[in-house]
Amino acid sequence: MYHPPDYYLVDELLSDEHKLIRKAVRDWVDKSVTPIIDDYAQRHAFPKHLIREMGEIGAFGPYIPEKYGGAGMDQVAYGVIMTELERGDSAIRSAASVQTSLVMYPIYAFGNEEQRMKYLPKLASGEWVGAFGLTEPNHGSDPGSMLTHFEDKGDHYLLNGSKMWITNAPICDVAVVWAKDESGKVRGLIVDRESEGFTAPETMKKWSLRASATGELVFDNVKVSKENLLPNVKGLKGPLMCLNSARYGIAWGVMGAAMDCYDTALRYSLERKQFGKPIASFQLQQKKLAEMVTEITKMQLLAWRVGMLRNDDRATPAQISMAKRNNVETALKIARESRQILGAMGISGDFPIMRHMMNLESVITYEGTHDIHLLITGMDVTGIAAF
Ligand code: TGC
Ligand code: FAD
Repeated sequence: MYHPPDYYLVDELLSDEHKLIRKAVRDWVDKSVTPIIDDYAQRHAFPKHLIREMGEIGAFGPYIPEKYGGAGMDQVAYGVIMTELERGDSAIRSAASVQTSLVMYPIYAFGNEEQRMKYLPKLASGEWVGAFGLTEPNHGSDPGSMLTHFEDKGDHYLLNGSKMWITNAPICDVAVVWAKDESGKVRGLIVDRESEGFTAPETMKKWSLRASATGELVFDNVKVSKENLLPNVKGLKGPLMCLNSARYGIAWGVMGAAMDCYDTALRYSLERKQFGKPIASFQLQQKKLAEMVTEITKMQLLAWRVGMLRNDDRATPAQISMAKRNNVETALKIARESRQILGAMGISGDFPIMRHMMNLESVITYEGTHDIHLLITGMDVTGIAAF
């Protein structure tokens, strides 16, 4: 039975509503994700049947207003949901991050009322799956140099280019795609899956996020209706504002993976005996566990504080970068230490640790690499961009 640590009684900082949604998502993960996820990860397959269930439990667009199918909850509620989903698997949290922060958020924040009403309720319910295309084969950390572009053809736009490493691409019904217009300005387009010339081949052979559907978005003279341009944002700040929301969610999400690893390792260390004693009685193992619970406590406080700042619309992108960077690195270290506590059992799919560890190798790279987030903090404190 999963028993996440709460060493500093951080639960007391949560409202009854936060605890209710947490319980609902935790119960769902226990019932629908934990029993099947290792099998899907081993087979390199995404459990697509979970999408509608995720819509039902409110995992998509929790902070989007109810009028558009969201739940109108606050940023801490979004964070709590991400923690519970990532305890199940980073692939499940990724699907929810993309749908909420990278597809619903830009349509809500930069779209017009017709676009909001057309897309948001179907994305909230899970009837439609969304993808977010920013990264290109030759432009990852530097999306401002993207080549994907569109031309104005009078009654429609013509989109050409390609995006790579896109979560949900192979299963998406719709993609929010960032591309340059004829003046070189980055704009957002909503591209329907059915559009002629649009393909989304799956990327296989991943050793990480094996239960997530990752792929390319390829646009070969795709006609995009003029109604599908997001009217209310121009420039790279559009996609970067979406990333603020997703990076924030990741800062909370990875705590779920870290807590699952810690909880598994603690229980195992109390049960596993060597030299006639539980391995938990050895100082070397206690050091690992004590340091893990200390780091988890720091992660919780960082995530909670940045959540409160976001509730007041005061969190800066650099504060979000710090939380994403710190919490992902910490979760990865905790996964590695936990794996060692389990010895050989640590590499087995009978336990979740190795899966979390491998997943976190993607999480430390996507949504801005570990290095890029360090450079964002460096720029914030010195005023000098070192990109
Ligand atoms: P720069 O010149 O600094 O900025 C361009 C414009 O954007 C503004 N800006 C931001 N606005 C809002 N939020 C932010 N975080 C912002 N950062 C910058 C900036 O003020 C400027 O505005 P304006 O009005 O002056 O035009 O841009 P740069 O080209 O120098 O790049 C800056 C850098 C390196 C920090 C940025 O490009 C970056 O963050 N690169 C990392 C790329 C990245 O994170 N990609 C993620 C792709 S999506 C993904 O990974 C999804 S995984 C999903 C999952 O499965 O969970
Ligand atoms: P690069 O930018 O080529 O970086 C390679 C190395 O160079 C890194 O270590 C980096 O830190 C370092 N580096 C780069 N620039 C600098 C610099 N100026 N100074 C110092 N070091 C530097 N993208 C999307 O748009 N949508 C998605 O849904 C999405 N999902 C993803 C899912 C998965 C599983 C993965 C792995 C990636 C996903 N991505 C997605 C892409 C992800 O955002 C990029 O991989 C990431 O931004 C890094 O880009 P890159 O891989 O091209 O690495």
